[in-house]
Amino acid sequence: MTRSQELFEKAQTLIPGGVNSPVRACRSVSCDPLFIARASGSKLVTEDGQELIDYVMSWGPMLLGHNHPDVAAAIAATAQGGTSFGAPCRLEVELAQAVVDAVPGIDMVRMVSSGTEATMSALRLARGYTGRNGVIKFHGGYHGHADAFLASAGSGVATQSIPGTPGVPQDVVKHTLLAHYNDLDAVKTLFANHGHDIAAVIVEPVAGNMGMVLPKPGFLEGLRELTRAYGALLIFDEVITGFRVAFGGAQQAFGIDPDLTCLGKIIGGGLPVGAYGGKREIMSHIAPSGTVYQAGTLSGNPLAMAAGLATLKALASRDYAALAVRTEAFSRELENILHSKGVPVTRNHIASIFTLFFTETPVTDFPSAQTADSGLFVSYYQQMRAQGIYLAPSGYECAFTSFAHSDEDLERTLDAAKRVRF
Ligand code: KE4
Repeated sequence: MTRSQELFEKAQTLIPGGVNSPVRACRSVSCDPLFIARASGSKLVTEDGQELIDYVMSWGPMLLGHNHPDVAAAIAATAQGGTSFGAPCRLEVELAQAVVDAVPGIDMVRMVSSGTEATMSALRLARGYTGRNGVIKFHGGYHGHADAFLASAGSGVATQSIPGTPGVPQDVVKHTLLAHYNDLDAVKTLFANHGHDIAAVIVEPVAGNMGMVLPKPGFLEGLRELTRAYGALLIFDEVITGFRVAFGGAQQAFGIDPDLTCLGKIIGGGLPVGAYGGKREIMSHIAPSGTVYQAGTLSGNPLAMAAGLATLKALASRDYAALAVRTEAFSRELENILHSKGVPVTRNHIASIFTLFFTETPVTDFPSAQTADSGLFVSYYQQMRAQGIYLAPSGYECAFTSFAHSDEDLERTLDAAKRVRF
C-alpha cells in the first residue's frame, strides 16, 4: 500500500468518507484521494513523494502559488504575537481597507471564516434589510452549504449527484426560487410572479461550480435592472472570482454595481477567511450597528488577516492581463490536443480560470454542462493524474492557473495531454 492509501484507510474510520470536504474524496473519478505532504508554487508533493503540477490550487485561494514567501513570512511573524484575540486588532482594519479599496461595490465589509458564512450572512442581511424572504439562485450555482442554497446546487452537490436537499427542511428551501444561468427571461417571470417577496438574487458573476460558465452579454446587467426595479438586492458571490477575474473582481471586469458582494478563498491567502460587504447603508444594518445578527469567534483573527493582507499586497502589482493571455493560449492548446484525439471538447475561459467540457455543446448553463461525457472526463482525469498533473476530480469544477505556473509547467501538462488515450 502507498502512504496515501494507508492514510485514507485510517481516515475513513475517523472522518465521514475519509475527507473533510466531499469533493476531495475523488469518488466521481473512481480514484482514492492523494494525501498531500507539502506544496510550493505550482507544485504539490504527496505523502509518497510524488510531485504534481496543481490546477486545483486549493480550489482557488492560491493565485500567487502555494507557500508564497511573503505570505509565509507574514504568518510566521504574526504568529509570534499570538493567533486569535477575540478582540479587535489592527490587521483586520488593514485588510478591510484593502478590500474596500479594491472592490468597487464594497464601502463596508464584515470578515467571517468561510465563503459559506459570507453568503449565508449576506442572504440574512438582504432578508433583514428588505423584510422579504425569497431568494433567486441558479441551477448549478454553488454558494456554500447553508440550507437556503442547497437547492439544485453545483460543485460537490452536483458531483456527488446528491438528490434534492437531504437534511434541509422544505420550509427553508420553499423560499429559494430557481432559474437557469443566463436565462434572464426566467428571472423576469419569477419577479413578475413573486417580485415583492424577493429579497435578493444571488449569482456567481462568472459561474465556477458547474464548470466555468461565462455570463452572456446583458445577463448581469439585466439582473441589476430587475433587482433595482423590484427593490430586491443583487448579491454577487465572488468567492471564486474575487481578486481572480480582476483585482477588483468580476464586478470590476464587467462594470456591474452589486448591492452586496461575498468573498473568500484568495482574501485568506490559504487561511480561513470569508467576507461580505457592500453599500454602507445596507451593511450598517448588521449588528451591532444594526439588528441583523451575525457573529464569529475567529472572525478577523490576526493570523488569517495577515495571510490575506500579504496576499492582496502581492497581487496588487501582478500582471493579470499577462496571466490571462498565457491561460487562454494554454487552455486553447489543451482543447486542440483533445480535439485531435477525436473527442468532443468545449472550452470556457476567463482570466486564470478555465474548464474543458467533453461535449460539442456550447456550455452556457447547468443543463448544457451536464451534456458532457463523464466517462471521457474520468479517463482524462486518471491518465493526467498518473502523469503528475493534478486536476479537479469533478467535471463541475474549474481549472486554475496561478502566477507561479511556469512555461515549463504548462508545456509538461500539454505533453501529458498528448499521451492521453481514449
Ligand atoms: P467555502 O465555505 O467552501 O469557503 O465557500 C463556499 C463557496 C461559496 N461560493 C462559491 C462561488 C464557491 O465556489 C464556494 C466553494 N467552492 C468549492 C469548490 N468550487 C469549495 C471546494 C469544496 O467544497 O471542498
